[in-house]
Order: sequence, then structure tokens, then C-alpha cells
Amino acid sequence: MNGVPRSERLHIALFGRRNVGKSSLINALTGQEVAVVSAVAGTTTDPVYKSMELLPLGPVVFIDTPGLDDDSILGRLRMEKTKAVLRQTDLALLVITPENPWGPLEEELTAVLAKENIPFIILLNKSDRLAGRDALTKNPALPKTPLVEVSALTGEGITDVVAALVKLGKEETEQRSLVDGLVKAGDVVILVTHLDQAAPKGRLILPQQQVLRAVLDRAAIALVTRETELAQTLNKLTSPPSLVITDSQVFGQVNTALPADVPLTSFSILYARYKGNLNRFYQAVQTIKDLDDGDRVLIAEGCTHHRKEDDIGTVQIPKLLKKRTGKQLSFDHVSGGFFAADLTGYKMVIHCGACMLNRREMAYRQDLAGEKGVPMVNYGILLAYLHGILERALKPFAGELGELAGQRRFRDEFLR
Ligand SMILES: Nc1nc2c(ncn2[C@@H]2O[C@H](COP(=O)(O)OP(=O)(O)OP(=O)(O)O)[C@@H](O)[C@H]2O)c(=O)[nH]1
Ligand SMILES: [Mg+2]
Repeated sequence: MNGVPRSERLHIALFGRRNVGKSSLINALTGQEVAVVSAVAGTTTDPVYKSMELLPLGPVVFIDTPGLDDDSILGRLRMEKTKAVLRQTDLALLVITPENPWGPLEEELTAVLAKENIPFIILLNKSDRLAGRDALTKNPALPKTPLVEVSALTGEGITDVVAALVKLGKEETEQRSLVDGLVKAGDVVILVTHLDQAAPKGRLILPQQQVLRAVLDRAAIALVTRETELAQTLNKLTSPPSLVITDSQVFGQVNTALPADVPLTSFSILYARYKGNLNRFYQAVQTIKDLDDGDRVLIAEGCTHHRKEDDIGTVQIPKLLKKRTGKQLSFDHVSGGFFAADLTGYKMVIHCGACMLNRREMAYRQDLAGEKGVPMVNYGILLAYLHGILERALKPFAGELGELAGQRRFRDEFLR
């Protein structure tokens, strides 16, 4: 896991009509033949992802999409795929050419980008063809967003595209840190890992690596230990740590070993907050008490993976939830990039930690569930709740969650 995971990369997607040169541009930008180019309209049928380092911006993934002006049934299917890309897009490149006027399709696309708060640049491709260019660039209907003239064919203007992307992407890449508001320079932070049979050999899992890096980025001091050496670690310190972050599985043990006034949370709670809106997850978890016989629960995972016997989504969570509520619940499962748009009939959505999804995608999913009025919790929050440790694990975020640590109702409902 030494490469930057795709979910952590800035997602830059190209949109536009068929044949405007989106695929040619992605090839020119990446310097590789990653996408098929042809004079036939509708060549690209599926989104194409290409990861690369775009210095000084850092790790990005370029996404080529099918052209949007295809009214055929197949075209509409492709449109759905393009919409799914839109949900992940951090920066958009809207491609036009001198041959196509700025029209309703471009208007619609800009409206969507504006609504979704996606910064974008207009690329006037095929600038090697002069005809029609002036009429286009002087068109008052053009949105006030940077316009770059470029030719994927000759390569002219490609460096300008990169420069414009860098400018636009700077703000987007100043990403929130996993430990925002929790860790400051000089703090001592203990990370507790649980290395059982299920742990991958020879490395730490991604969320742990990322938290470790986030702590170091804050110029804080990170100590990594297993739960079995935690007491020893604490004994060697001259004062208590500023924060302890633990694997959920050993939260109980760590909870007991630590003085009550030492802030304690879990990797999965940090991750839930990093990927989504913690407050919303917290609101949603409170509705577990409303679950009733016959209710349907959707369990959604961001990626497909090989399911082991005690798979968390299909086995562990349904079992724990049935046990806690004592109700007859039925469970459906979805996984992969596609998230069921039809949430009708579900009483609750339980989402995975989303380590394979980017923040935009997760925000979309939370919004969608919110619009449909279906509470959506995630694995980390749910398991903390089911294991009766949510109160302490959320205490470090009390300010964000509205003084939750002091709320009696919260304590009564969540701690048995
Ligand atoms: N003259 C000129 N032709 C270009 C340029 N960029 C692309 N083309 C040509 O335009 C045609 C379409 O290019 P593609 O890159 O396949 O276009 P696309 O937008 O990906 O098309 P779809 O996948 O069908 O949506 C090809 O014949 C390219 O060679 C350019 O800058 N100048
Ligand atoms: Mg194409």
C-alpha cells in the first residue's frame, strides 16, 4: 500500500459533447495513451481513470467520460455513468471546440457544476482550427470561469491547462486533516493497534497509516503500540498523552486502561468524520431505537471484497443489530461504486468506512439519504454504539456535536 489510494487523489474529470477531444486531452495531459481516440462520435463508452502526480498539486486522478450529447438508449446509459463520475469530481474540465457553439448542453453542465460547487475550467480544444474561435471566446453567455485555449493535437496550451488546474486545485488540496481540531504541535498521541490474525502481514492498514501521517504533519509526537503494551507505554510517559486513538476492536480494553480524563477515540470515528459529516452520522445512530419488526435496512459498501466467514457487513453487523434491538430486521446489501438511488422502503442505511470512496462521493451519499429522509450511519459509529463506547469515543468532538458529552439523554440512551 505504498501508492496513494485513488480515494485520496484529487479527482479531475473531463466533460463535454462527443468528439470534442476529451480522450485526446487526457492522453495529452498524462503523456500516455490511456484513452481510445477516434473521429467516430461516441468512442468513449465507459469512464477511464488515470492516476498520476501533477506537480506541484500532488496526486490526482484524471477521468475521461463519454460524450454527453448522445440521445440513444445506450447514450443515456452512458450518461448515468457520467453522472456517477460527477459525484466524485473535485475539479472539472468542460471541453468545447470552435465547431460547436456554446449551447444548452454546456449551460446545463455549468449549472450542475455550480450547484455541486465543483470548480471548473473551460477548455477550448482544437485551437489549431481557427474558424469560429473568436465568436466563441467573445460569447457573453460564457460563464466567468477561466478559459484556456488548447490543442490536444499539437500539444499547444497543455502547460496552460496544467497551470490553470494548479491554481484552481490549490484550495481543494488544502484538505482537512484526519486530526483537525484534535492535535497540535508538541502533543503526545498514542495510537493503539490490534494485530490479530486478520491484520495484514508486514504493514499497518490504511486508516492507521493515514492517522499516523496526519499526527506527524501537525508536528506532534506519535507513539504506536499494541493494546498489550499500552500500560507499559503510559508508565514511561512523564505526563498523560493528549489523545489516544485506538482500533475499535480493543476499545473496551483501552477504555479501562486509560484514566477517564484522557481523550480517547477510534480510527474509525476519525475516518467517519474525515469522509463525512459526523454530526449527521451521530443524529442517525440515535434512530436505532426506532427500528421495529419488519424494517428493512440497507448495508452499503464502497468496494467489493472477498467476504470472509465473519464478514462485517453481511454477518457481524446484522447479528449485532438484531441482538441489540431484539427486532426482526431484514437486510439488503449493495457494494461497489453504485449507490442505490432508490432508498424508498428502507428504515436505515448502514455505510462502510468508505476508505475507497472520496469525500465528494460520501457527501453525495449522505445528502441523498438526507433528502430521502433515511438515516444513514456508518460502520465505525454503529459499532461504537453497539459496543457501548460511543459516548467516550465522541467526547473529543463534543464541541462539534453540540455539547454532546453533557447531554443526559445521550448517555441514557447509548450506555446500557
Ligand atoms: N484538429 C484537432 N483535432 C483534434 C484535437 N483533439 C482531438 N481531435 C480529433 O477529434 C476527434 C475526436 O477526439 P476524441 O479525443 O476521441 O474525442 P472525445 O471527446 O473523447 O469523443 P467521445 O469519446 O466520442 O465523446 C479525433 O479524430 C481526434 O483526433 C485537436 O486539438 N485538434
Ligand atoms: Mg472519448
